[in-house]
Amino acid sequence: MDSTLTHQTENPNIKTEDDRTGMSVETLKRAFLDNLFYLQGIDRSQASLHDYYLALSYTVRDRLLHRFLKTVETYKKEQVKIVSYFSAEFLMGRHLGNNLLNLGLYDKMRQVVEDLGLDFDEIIEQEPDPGLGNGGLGRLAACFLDSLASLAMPAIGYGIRYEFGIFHQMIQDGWQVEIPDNWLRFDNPWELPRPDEAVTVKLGGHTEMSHDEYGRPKTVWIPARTILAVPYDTPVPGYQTNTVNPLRLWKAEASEAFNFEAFNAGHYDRAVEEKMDAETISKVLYPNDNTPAGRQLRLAQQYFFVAASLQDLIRIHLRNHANLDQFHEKVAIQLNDTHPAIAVAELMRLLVDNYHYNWDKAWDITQKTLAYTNHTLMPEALERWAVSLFSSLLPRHLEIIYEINYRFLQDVKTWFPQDDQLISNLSLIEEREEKLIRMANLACVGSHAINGVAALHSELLKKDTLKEFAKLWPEKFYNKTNGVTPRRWILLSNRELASLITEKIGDSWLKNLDEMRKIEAFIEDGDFRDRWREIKQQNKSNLAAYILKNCNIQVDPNSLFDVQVKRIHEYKRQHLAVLHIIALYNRIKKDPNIDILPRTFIFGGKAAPGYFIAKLIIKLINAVGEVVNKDPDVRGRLKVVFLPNFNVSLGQRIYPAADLSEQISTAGKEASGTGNMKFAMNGAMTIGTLDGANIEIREEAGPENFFLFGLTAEEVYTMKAKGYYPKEYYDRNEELRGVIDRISSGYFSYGNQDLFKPIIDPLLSHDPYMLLVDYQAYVNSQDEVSQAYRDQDKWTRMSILNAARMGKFSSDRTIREYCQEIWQVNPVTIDIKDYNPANL
Ligand code: B1H
Repeated sequence: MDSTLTHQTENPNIKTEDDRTGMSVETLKRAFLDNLFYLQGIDRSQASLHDYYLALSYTVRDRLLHRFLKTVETYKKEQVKIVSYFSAEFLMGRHLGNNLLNLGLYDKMRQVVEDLGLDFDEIIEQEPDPGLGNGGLGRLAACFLDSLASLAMPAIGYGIRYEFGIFHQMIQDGWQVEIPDNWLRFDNPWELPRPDEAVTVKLGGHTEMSHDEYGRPKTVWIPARTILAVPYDTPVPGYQTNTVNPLRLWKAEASEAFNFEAFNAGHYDRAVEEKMDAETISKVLYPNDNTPAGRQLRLAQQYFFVAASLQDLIRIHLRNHANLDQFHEKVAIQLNDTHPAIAVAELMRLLVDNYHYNWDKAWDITQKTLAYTNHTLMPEALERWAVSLFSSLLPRHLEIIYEINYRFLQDVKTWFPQDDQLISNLSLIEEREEKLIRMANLACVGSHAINGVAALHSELLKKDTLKEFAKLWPEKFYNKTNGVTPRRWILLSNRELASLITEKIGDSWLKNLDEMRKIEAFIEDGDFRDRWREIKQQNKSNLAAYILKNCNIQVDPNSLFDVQVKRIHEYKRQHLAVLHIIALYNRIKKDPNIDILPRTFIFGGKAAPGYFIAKLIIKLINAVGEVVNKDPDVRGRLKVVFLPNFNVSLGQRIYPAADLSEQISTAGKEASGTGNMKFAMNGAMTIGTLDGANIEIREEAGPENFFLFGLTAEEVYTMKAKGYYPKEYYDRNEELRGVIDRISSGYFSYGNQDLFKPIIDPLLSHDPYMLLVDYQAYVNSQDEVSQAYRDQDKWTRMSILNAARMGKFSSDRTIREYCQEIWQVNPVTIDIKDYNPANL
């Protein structure tokens, strides 16, 4: 053999150990190019941006892995109590930039990439936005994971590895069009498959009475099929800590045994069919924000990930413990809404049927382990499953739920004899022609803690939606006002603003957002205010460029950027904002020389594909934009933009560029909102109702730094009780009439007077979201906004104060409260000093 060849294969430039963990620019560069060559199998002359993205991601992942394995190892060794966050949605956003920040590598890596003559931002953009969630609820779960790791809390997120996330939204002829989100088509460098830790999940079939080895009666579940659940772990690093917690998402696969049986019997086609059936379970995220899907597959998804996660937790526990007596002392499970509420019945089934606990002991462990977060007050949004559906998919769980219900209602009857109404409201079963299982009630009885997500919401839960439970167990109820991570939502999205803040007050605000208050001390510093304003201006110019490129609309970065981005829903009242736009337009049409503040109205958000009115609202926004944007009388003073496909990445561009944040839901309908927090942190002013977390944002910012309007939740309630006649508002208010008539006339729909009827008719007849009542107050408040914006210096001061006072809305604060009051978990230090991957 040619000795020069063997010699040539040894590359003296590769130092394996250091190349995987080293943090210097020199090493990072070497590792990046090495990964490009050896993992992508390509060299620089051929590499695409996507190849660079993957090589860069693997370079970052290498630096996460020893921290990740050491974190998991430490939890195991020290046998600490761990939080398990059960959520059907995790809306993580792109990983690369965030992971670089959290590892402290962001600036170095930018240098590495730029030294090589590449565009760093372009590489970051290559990553598909992992859209495994609908909106606020899924994004909250992601912010919580960031805070848990940043606070060094032992935690694991459990959910579903959907093959298709939330659909990609396109706008065609003003209408929403949905495109499947095939986000896993190319390699996903952020997940580690763990096929050896797969578990099986049973479905369907029936139950039979049998006897255990001592002759005692017991129930056995004979399932119709079993599915394999394969875990994929995504490491979630904390900001400037060594903690890297797992996000464990389950993929559904056909279990070998079934495949094999069919195959051997000569039914190759059936084997393939079964495989497809199994894989369907984790195929696609249901795109229904705030509305339950009510489909068999959705229930199967919920049970699938709950059953797999509980098995996983029990397996981990039994590695160090002889039994499950102390399970609740080592595991705290948080149910993110009712989507994982089947955990109540499943944990009981495991304890009673598989681990032979008596009912009372099993119930004690279950209640002490579980806690439930409610995210919505709207009765139609509460999940209820038909008993018939349950019995065909989860026959054993149905029996267990009946047993829980029987025992629970027995207790209630002794505490409150003869209160039949109370009993029927508390029951886990809604007695109708078609009996329904109330998942919120199941979650309440099975949990030791129940919380809402903002102060008002938690109060209304006790007064209204869950009042019977609050009467029984007032001590179980908590409020945990939502928060968002300042790392992604300020540091990563608004680099310049973050630098300015750090220059003035140091960087500890990133770990303790209350310290942002310190920038108030600079408010009299004219130079500081100028820089603050210039940064906002630059962010607006960047967004304007994006709008031009993606919507082909020229907008003026000096105009007021008035932004409403969130899911499209009638209760969020995007159409109320449209009424205001048309009012301004009508003022211009009446007097083209009117002095009006130039504004750019920016909308973004997805409508559930089956939600017709929401889709029509998108069409209305685009139709109004089409007319207003090109009307010569308007002279560019008003522009209306609908940005397609609002997602986490687009949010990162939008929040820093907003002047005005629209938070205009009907009071009592938005449980919290979290976009409201992201806007304010980035120095936008809020125009909003007294709803959800708006109330607390206003409290913190000061009422003089918040544009308030509209009925209170209480007033909405009494007005509805009294009898509300929206038509009277239309008749009495000339400007409002002009607005509505403009739409009805077909002015925005090429003469078609029917197109927007499904929006307008309900407004005039019953107006369930009270747009017409709040209309005038909203327009007046908007006029105040325009006045205030004309005084740029005053506006800048208000902007600074808003950002400075948002400390409360860091998800670090929220998570600390959950840890102390609900989960009883403590931080754990991860020491990687002597960690050598080769020794483990
Ligand atoms: C929220 C949901 C939700 N509340 C059902 N409820 C879903 C319900 O697919 N489904 O079946 C999906 C989502 N999402 C939101 O949670 C609230 O509307 C916001 O006000 C709140 O800020 C957010 C986080 O707590």
